[in-house]
Amino acid sequence: MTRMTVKKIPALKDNFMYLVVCNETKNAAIVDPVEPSRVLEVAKESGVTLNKVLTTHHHWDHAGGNAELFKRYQEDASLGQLAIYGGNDDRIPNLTNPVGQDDTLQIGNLKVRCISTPCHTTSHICYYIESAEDKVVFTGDTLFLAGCGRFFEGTPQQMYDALITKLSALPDDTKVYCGHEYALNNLRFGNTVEPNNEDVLKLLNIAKDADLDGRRAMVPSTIGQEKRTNVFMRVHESSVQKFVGKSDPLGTMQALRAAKDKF
Ligand code: GBP
Ligand code: ZN
Repeated sequence: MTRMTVKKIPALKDNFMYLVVCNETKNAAIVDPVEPSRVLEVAKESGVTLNKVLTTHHHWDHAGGNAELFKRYQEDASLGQLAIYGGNDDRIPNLTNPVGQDDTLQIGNLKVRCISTPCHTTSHICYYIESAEDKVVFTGDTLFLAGCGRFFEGTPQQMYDALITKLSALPDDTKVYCGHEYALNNLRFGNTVEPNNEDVLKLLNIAKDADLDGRRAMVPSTIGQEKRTNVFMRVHESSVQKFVGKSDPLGTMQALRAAKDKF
């Protein structure tokens, strides 16, 4: 029996919620439960005790279900207690457990480590979990498959710290579960930046063929795959620097984001 199961639950137009289950204890957490009714349905089907919410950031399409889910737990004692984790930010509804860099928490026997990644929003948190068989990271709107979040509340230096210093340092076989399905558009951009990157081209072709429900087919990625194919993780590469006409990684990060904003 594996110790951890991650269930990907599509929500809204292109968001993902994720149910993380400790198989040994049947305790579970939900990442960004924007559709509370769907979350409760999936938790029930899965036969798990859902007692934690992991919020990546305050935007409504991630944290917008917190209040309703919290209310459901208050109205129905049989559901037990619900703890809501997230960065220290009063824009996150019903936050009970504010967390920061390297804080840890448990989902049953699974140990979760918080990684602070301010830039898309000031209090954005990614959650890293290592079990006996599996390593996974929930990256919200910081790291997407082949892309990154817009710099709404931060600087190129902060996204550099998030993507290069922190997330690139995770083991290459870490599975990446991001907040939105943007694979096709991001890979098209990546292919424009690095037309000679064969790994990008291969993934782009897979994304193009992943029709219908394929919109949901590309996640999870891995940290290793992102290092090979995500131009925002590749700002040290001369091919990427050349595209934006820069010779330093930070200037490249800034110019790449500006180019993607217009793409
Ligand atoms: C697309 O690719 O589908 N429509 C486009 C992009 C994250 S969601 C939509 C978009 O801008 N998405 C945001 C982003 O960072 N994209 C990266 C990129 O385009 O490269 N959001 O919903 C967005 O964060 C939001 C919610 C934003 C509340 C601001 C507030 Br306030
Ligand atoms: Zn967002």
